[in-house]
Amino acid sequence: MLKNTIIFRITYLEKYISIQLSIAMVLHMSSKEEVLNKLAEAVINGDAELAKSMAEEALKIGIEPWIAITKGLAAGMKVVGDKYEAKEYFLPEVLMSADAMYAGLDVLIPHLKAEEAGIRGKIVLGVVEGDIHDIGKNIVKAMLTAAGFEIIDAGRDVPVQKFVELVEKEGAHVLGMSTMMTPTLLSMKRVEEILKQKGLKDRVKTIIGGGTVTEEYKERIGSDAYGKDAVEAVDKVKMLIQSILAAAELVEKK
Ligand code: B12
Repeated sequence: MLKNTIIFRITYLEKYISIQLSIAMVLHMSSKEEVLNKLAEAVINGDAELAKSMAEEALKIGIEPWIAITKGLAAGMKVVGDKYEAKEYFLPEVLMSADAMYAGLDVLIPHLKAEEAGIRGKIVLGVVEGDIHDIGKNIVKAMLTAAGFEIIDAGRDVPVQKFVELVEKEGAHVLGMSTMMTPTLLSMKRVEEILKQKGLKDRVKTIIGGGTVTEEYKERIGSDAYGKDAVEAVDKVKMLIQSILAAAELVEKK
């Protein structure tokens, strides 16, 4: 009888603990979810103070910085983009949102963990001639830096020739170009043409990205890769560097 009571109590206690644990996990999850939503909200409302404090909160409760950037800040910026296109937002609101985005990034970027092992490589990265949109490029830069790559930041509105010069001078393995505008897609095409003319395509791989860029456009202008977001940018750059290493190995074996 006593044995049965003890077994019953232990089973009951186990169930109680497991329910409490589940509740704690759900609460924790929802608070993480809440912070990500607040980060997005801060960007949407152009609230730099909130973006900064929520970025700090994200770190405090253990959200990975890259998750806070992509699922919080960048998700908010996507909404801002939609509102701008729907003519609900105009340039002043967009600029305030950009400020909020940077306030959050300033807190999170230093905490992106640099990958210990892995392949290294030098990347020239910039926004093409005629375009000043650099928020996306800066997110890509942060994620590539955290992945262990050396980034030569060419900045924004980078003249076609300047990209080519930097690739040659720095001996870059990869050239990354970004654009958010349709007319400036042509600048990417021109860079590709000059790289080909100068016989540099054997030495450097190219990756393109940004709002107006597509996989189809990459094919059309002969770039080596396209990345739809910063996470994909890292994966694709790793693949490009691996292909360079594999090609070098083949040459050595010959
Ligand atoms: C913010 C913004 C601005 C800000 C830019 C601030 C800054 N420092 O960047 C300000 C207010 C200055 C601005 C100005 C202008 N803008 Co504006 N702007 C936007 C807006 C609302 C959001 C862009 C953004 O930052 N998105 C958030 C980031 C995180 O996303 P992202 O850039 O796409 O980056 C991600 C991916 O694309 C990818 N990625 C990006 N780069 C790269 C590179 C590589 C190599 C890889 C692999 C991946 C990758 O990873 C990133 C992170 O995940 C868009 C609307 C929209 N729907 O996007 C219009 C938009 C881009 N702007 C537009 C225009 C027209 C202008 C102006 C000409 C307006 C004007 N009349 O003056 C000027 C530009 C002047 C110039 N010469 O450049 C148009 C472009 C239209 C077109 N298709 O040509 C858009 C689409 C709005 C619209 N529908 O009309 N703008």
